Amino acid sequence: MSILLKGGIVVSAKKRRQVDVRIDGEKIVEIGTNLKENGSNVEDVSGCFLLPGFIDAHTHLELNNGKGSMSTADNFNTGSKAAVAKGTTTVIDMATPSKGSSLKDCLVSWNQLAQGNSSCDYTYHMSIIEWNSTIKKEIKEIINAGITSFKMYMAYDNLRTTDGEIFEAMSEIGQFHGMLGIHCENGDMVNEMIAKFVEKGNLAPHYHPLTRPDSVEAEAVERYLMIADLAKLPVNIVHLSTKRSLEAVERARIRNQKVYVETCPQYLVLDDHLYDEPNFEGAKYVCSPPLRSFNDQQALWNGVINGQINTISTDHCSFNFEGQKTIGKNDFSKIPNGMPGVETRPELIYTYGVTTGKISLERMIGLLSEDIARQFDLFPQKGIIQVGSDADIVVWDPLTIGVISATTQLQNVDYTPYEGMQTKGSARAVYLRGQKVAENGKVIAENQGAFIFRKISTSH
Ligand code: DUC
Ligand code: ZN
Ligand code: ZN
Ligand code: ZN
Repeated sequence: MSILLKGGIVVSAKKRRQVDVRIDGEKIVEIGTNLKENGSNVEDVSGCFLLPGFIDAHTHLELNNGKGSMSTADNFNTGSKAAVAKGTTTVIDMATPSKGSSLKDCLVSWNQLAQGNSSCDYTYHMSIIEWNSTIKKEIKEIINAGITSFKMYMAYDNLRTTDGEIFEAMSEIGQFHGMLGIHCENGDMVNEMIAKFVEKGNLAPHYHPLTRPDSVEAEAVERYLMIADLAKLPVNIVHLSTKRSLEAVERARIRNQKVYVETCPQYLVLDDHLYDEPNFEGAKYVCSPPLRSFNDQQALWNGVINGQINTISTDHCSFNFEGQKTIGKNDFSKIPNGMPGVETRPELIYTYGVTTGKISLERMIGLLSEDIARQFDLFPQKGIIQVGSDADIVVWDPLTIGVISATTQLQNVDYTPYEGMQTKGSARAVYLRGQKVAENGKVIAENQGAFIFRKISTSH
């Protein structure tokens, strides 16, 4: 039976229109004014916006942090439920192999984690944590398996590769028009500074951001830009967090480099004074890059407003405060890095971006959905409400108010970095490929997510 969403305002990255939307099966089949019932189930969505399902292009739903037994508090099951309940219908998760394992094996294990266990649609960025002839050969196979984007690291000793290896990977990925995202921090500098603070007995969470200052990020961004210029590959900077990094990006754009920039809600609405919270609670905010100064936050908002920043995803990577973050009680460098956020991104950006007048709702759709879909070969299947696209639709009620709290969240973690923050607007209903899977913040149909096979588009 088809569904007719009647009376809403359909919003894209470019415009808004008061039109009705008919869904049949998994797809949007008709859009127009005053559509006739024609046997469809009518849903009155007047007073609401109809938004394309949000896409989170940066999650670590299941991550072993490489320091032994520590796994993320969320997994695909809990993380995807939290996502879809609040309007995120697709995640691009970071598939991260262990040392010595092939990319294909990693793909198999990520499929095992996600299949039948995800409440939103999913695909992955394939992480390349070491470089050799086997992995080089696998790039093409991974792209042929529907994974068109990759991730590499300049920091974290268990994940990072050398500049030469990054250059070689770029050349390989570039041949096939794949996309490579890089975690930009100078790993050697981070190690030096951690050693320096630890040696002096400076062991509180307060010192975490001091080991990863803005120059540590900006230097890596600059280096990535230069290497990519040599390799003639578009640049994709994940979780950019500082003014200085953004300035480096602007210089590259002036010399005609193609650069995509992602930032995250935590860098827009939180700042580094939180590391001084009493009772070790600063550990809740330990992530990399760290939270930044108010000045950086302003620069990022400007970048979001003027288009220097292309997308906002979360870097969701949740560890419990009790028993996980507290492992670093006597040494901040042992605190597992990461924060939850896959659940809260739409409400945060709507509240602190749209309702404050900083950005339009259309811009928010670009940042959270359409431009992500275009960048990562998901468009037009995802990222837009148009005939032929997947019926991933968020019925957004702009008038609700709420308060973010660990006591009510769906994320399977014992805190939220946004505790007590007020929100306006929320997803009244969420459709995933035509099926209503969430209502009023609760999942009503679990594990309906599917793997989305991506094909390289040469338009980016
Ligand atoms: N940063 C984090 O804080 N956690 C996961 C990975 C990353 O880059
Ligand atoms: Zn990262
Ligand atoms: Zn401090
Ligand atoms: Zn990440």
